[in-house]
Order: sequence, then structure tokens, then C-alpha cells
Amino acid sequence: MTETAGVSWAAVELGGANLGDARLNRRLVRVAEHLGGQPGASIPVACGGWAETQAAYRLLAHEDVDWEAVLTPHWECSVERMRGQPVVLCVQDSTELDYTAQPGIAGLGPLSYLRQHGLYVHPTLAVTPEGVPLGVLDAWMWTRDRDTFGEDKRHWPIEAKESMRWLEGFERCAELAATLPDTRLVYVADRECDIHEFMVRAQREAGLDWLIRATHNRCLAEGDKLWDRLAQAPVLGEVSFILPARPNRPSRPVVLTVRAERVTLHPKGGEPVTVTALRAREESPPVGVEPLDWRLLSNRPADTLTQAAEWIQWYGTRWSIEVFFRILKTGCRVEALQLSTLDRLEPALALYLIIAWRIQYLTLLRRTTPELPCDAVLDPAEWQAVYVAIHHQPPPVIPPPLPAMLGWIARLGGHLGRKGDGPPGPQALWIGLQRARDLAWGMQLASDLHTQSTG
Ligand SMILES: [Mn+2]
Repeated sequence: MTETAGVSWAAVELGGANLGDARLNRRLVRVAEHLGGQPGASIPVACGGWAETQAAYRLLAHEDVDWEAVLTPHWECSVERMRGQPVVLCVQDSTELDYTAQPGIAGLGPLSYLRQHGLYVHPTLAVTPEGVPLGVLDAWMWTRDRDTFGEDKRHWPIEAKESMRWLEGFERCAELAATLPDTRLVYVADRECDIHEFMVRAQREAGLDWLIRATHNRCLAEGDKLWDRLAQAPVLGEVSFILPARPNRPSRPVVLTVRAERVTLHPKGGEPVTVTALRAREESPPVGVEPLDWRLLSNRPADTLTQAAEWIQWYGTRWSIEVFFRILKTGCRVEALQLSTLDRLEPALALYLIIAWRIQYLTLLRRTTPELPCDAVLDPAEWQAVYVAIHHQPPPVIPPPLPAMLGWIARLGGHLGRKGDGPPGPQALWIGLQRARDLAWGMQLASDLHTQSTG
């Protein structure tokens, strides 16, 4: 594509790449522009031609291009976005990527079942407490071993277990926390992270707070059990909020009774760990509805209702990573990627992690930063094309505000914007963004032809 007036988002986000060769660095940016322009398309369709497609495949196959090299420049940009924030939640979770439909990809392993074929990804998403994603900080990827599949691994050392990902992810956040003295980082994870070795490791780290959901009724130092103790812990008060809708749950107002107590977990033969245990429970849910009941653990005290309410809100923000996975799988369709080996799939997935983050970032900015001009996140060619398509007028000199622009992009993506439709979601935005990219390309082409015929 011919050059546009400004610098593309991919050049900003990945321009700092160091793949050991300037041409390779430039190719990474170009491939990201192509794939990001049509996130749901196959690589050949997104690249828009055989030569560009070949260049993308060569990039992914290059021995110096692995997933970490692809993510490194994005990490650096993410850290800069985090720097201005008082609090950043480092949310981790795992998801499986199923390539059973493509048995030809070498290097994959079984998933939940031996007949499945794929890999696991365990990213860390940096999110503000309001839910604005700031970047992907880590992306542990692993495959299961066919030979030990189904074996009882409980006696395995933690280093050999898949659970190690939670500790490794914690280490990575702790390293980051040391470089961000003015930002408080909080590691947030779901029940899968209720691992004693994790808490032992985490209690040695002063610079990183953590908040996880409990799943085990653990033994306490005094000989009683965690669930019993929590049931009798002092009530701090009540918090009420509107529980947002989820795929299989409508939105509803909830009132949670909050209890918290400092306890020492002491498993037989294990190291004692002192934590705050908090329980937030819906005492009178609507008839026939499962009550909300969260048991959370953290290194920090929760002595007041205000502190406890903050934790509950932060744990609620963990949902951002589920939305992120949806964008990655449904929006970017990464499980349809057709590559011959895991070595090529991993850098491609790293690119799509960045693309998925960008879609989520754009969606959330609409709600949180009304004063931001649209060129803060969109390419000039993109926003100008959207403006022309919606208004049938030349674009203004001053870029319109981002929320208005995202509304127009969502309209291109099928969001009707009627009263009661609510704000556009990621789907309308990613479809709209693809259309914006096509429109920008068409306008550029028309303008080039015009220049040729008149010049
Ligand atoms: Mn999980």
C-alpha cells in the first residue's frame, strides 16, 4: 500500500521490534497492519495478494521470529501506558486453542481429551480498575505431552506442573513492578490459581499485591478450616451494584454481605502463609437464582468496607480477560489459522494477541476517555475514510473525538445506535474496523488513480 499521511498503529506499537534485521522489523509492522486491518480473515485474505502473503509466511517461519520477539515492542509500549496509572491489575488466565480440525499442524498436543489437538495460552492482560486494557504483558504457551497424558501428576514438583504458569506469570509481574515505582500492580487470578506454592512465593514479594479467588477449604494454623472461619468472620458491611450481564446470565442488582479476616493457612508439611480471606455473599438472591458467593484471598488487609469493596470491584474486572479471549477466538478466529508447525503458529498468535488487545482497547476507550481525539488510536487513513463514508463530506482538519468516531465505526459494523441498543460491543467494532480499512484502501487507490491521470 502507498504511504499515508500519518504513522500506522502497527508502526507505533511494533516499530521498536528488534528481530536482528531492519527489513524483518519493517515486515513485522506491515504484516501486523494487514492482519489487524482484517482481524477475522485468513492470512492470505488479510494480506490481499500472493507476494504479501508469502512475505507474511516467511516472517512467521524465520528462525529469529518467536512469540517473545513479536511481543517485546508491545510490552514496551504497554509499560509506558501503565506508567501513568495509579493502579494496574495484571489479570492472568488460561485458554485452550483447539486445532483438532487441522491435524496437519506439527508440534501440538492433546487438550482435555486425547483426541483433541491444540495448545494452551496463558496471557497476562494489564487492565485499569475501570477495565481499560493497557496491553498483553506475557503469554506463556504450552502443549501437553501425549506420553504422560492422564497420569496422576499430584506428586509432581510444582516446577514440572502446568500450574507453574501462575508462578512464572507472577515473577514476570514482580519484575515489572520493580520498574514502575509509582504504579501499584495487583496480580489477579481466578480459582485455578488457588495454589499453596503460589502464595508461598508471593508472600516473599513486597512489590506486588495479589488477589485470587479461593477454591480449597484449607487448613488453618489454629486447626480449624477456612470455610468455617469465613462464615463467622466479622461483617464489614454491604456492597451493592448492578451485576453486568454475562452470556448465560442477565444483568441484575445485587447486594453482597462482606466478611473478612486475617488468617494463616497452614497445610500439613507446608509453609504457613498469612493472608486476608474475604467473603462476599448475596444473602437474598431472587427466587431461583444462584446467589453470588465469592471467597477471595489477598496479601493486603481489608479492614474497612471501602477496602473490601475495592477488592470486589477489582475481582469483577477480571472478566476483561474473558472478553479478550472472545475477541481472540471469535473476532480474530485464531483457531482457523493454517500454519504447518507450532513454531510458526506461536509468532502468529503473538501478533493476534496484540490485535485483540487493540480491538478491546478501542472499545473501552469509548466509554472512558471522551476527550481523546480519534487519531490517538486510529490511522489517519482509517478515520478519514470512515468520516467520508458516514458524512459524505471531506474529513475535517482536526480529528473528531474518539467516542464519536467509534460510534461511526460501529455503525459500519452493523450497530444501529438506536435508543436502548446500548454502547457498541467488540463485534460491531471489529467488523467496522475491517470495513474502515477497506474504505481507506479504496480511497487511497482512487486518489492515486486521480493523481496519475492529472499528473
Ligand atoms: Mn481460568
